[in-house]
Amino acid sequence: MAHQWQGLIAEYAERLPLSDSDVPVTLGEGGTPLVYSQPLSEATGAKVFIKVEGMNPTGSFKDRGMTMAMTKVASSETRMVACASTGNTSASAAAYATRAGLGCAVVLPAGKIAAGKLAQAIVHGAQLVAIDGNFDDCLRIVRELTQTYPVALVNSVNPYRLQGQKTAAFEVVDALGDAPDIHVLPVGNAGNISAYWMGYCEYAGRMSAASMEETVRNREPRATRVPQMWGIQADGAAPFVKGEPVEFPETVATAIRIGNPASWDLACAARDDSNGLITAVTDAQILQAQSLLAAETGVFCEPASAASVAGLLMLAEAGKVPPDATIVCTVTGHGLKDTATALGERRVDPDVIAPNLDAVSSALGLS
Ligand code: AN7
Repeated sequence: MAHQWQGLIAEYAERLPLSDSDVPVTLGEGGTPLVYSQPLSEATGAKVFIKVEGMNPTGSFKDRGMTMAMTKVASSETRMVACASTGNTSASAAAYATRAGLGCAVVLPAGKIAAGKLAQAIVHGAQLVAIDGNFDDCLRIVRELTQTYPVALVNSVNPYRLQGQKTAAFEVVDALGDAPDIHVLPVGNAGNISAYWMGYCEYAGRMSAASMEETVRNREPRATRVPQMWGIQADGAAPFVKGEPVEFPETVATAIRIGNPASWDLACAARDDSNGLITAVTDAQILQAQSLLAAETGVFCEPASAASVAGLLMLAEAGKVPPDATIVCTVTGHGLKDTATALGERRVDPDVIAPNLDAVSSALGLS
C-alpha cells in the first residue's frame, strides 16, 4: 500500500527539537515532489531537479516552518501569533493558526501582496493590517509588537521556523541518495537558505550556525557530503550582492521584495561555509525563467521562485556550472498565487466561436 505522508514533524521527529508535550499542528506539509527537468539539464549541461515547494498545503515552503513554529506556540500559554509578510508567510500563518485554534495578526506592505496570498489570509480568518511601508518596516513593527504584547512572533527569526524548513534538505537527500553538488534557491529574508544549509549539514553529521545541538547529537549521518549553496536575489532587492541593506527594495517578485534580511549572518555563513555564492538577476530574467519553467518543464511557480531558475541559467551561461553536476533548484511558491504577473501582457480572452466540431477543429488548425 502506498505510504501516506504524515507531515514533516511525524516523518522527521527524531531530527527536530520536540518535547513529549508537543502535539503537531499539521496540514500534511512536506513530502513535495523532486522533478527532473530535461530542458534545464540540456540548457545547463548538468542534471537539474526542481524541488516543487508550491505543493505544500498553502502553496509555499513556509508551511514547513509554520508547522513547527505553530506546534510550539500551541503548547505554550500564548493564544495569538503575528507575522510580517510579503504574502506567503501570512497565508501559511493564517492557515496553521486556524489549525491550532490561535488568533493570527498579519502586518503587510500595502499594495504589494499578490492577490492569491491576500485571499488566503482573508479566508483563513487572519486580522490584516496594511501599512504604508515595505516588508522591513512590517518586520520591525511586528518584532516590537510581540515584545510588548502576549503575542508570539512566527516570522523566520523564530528559530523553530528554520528547524521545520531544514527538512526540505532531508527530503532532497532521501530522494537522491546523497546531497547534490549545488543547491539553488531564491533569497529574500534569508531564512530558507540558512535552513537548507542547516539540513544538509545535519544530514552529513555536522552542526551549522543555525543548528540546535540536541537535533544533531547521536544521529547517524545520511549524506556523505554537503552541496554548494547558491542564493539568488532580485536586482532591485539584492542586499547580499551590495553587501549592505537596501533602503527601498523594488522587484516584480514581491515575495522577495526585502531590503534588510533578518537572517543576514546565517545566510552569509551558508554561502561561505558551503563555498557557494549569492548573486542577483533582473526582473526580466525572472519572468522569462518563470515562463520557461511552466512551458517546458510543466511546473508553474511564482516570480520569486523563478529567481532560482533564472540564476541557474545565468550562471550556466557564464560557464559557472560544472558539467554533469547534480543540481537542485527550489521553486518556493505556486504560480497560482499571482496569475496577474504570470499572464502579464498575454491575451486571456480567446475568440468566442460557434459551438460545433467544425468551428473548433478549424480554430485549432486541424481542418
Ligand atoms: C515564494 O512571506 O518573506 O529568503 O513574508 O514567499 O527565506 O525569506 C517570503 C519569502 C522565496 C524568500 N520565495 O525566502 C514572506 C516572505 C517565496 C517567498 C522567499 C519568499 P526567505
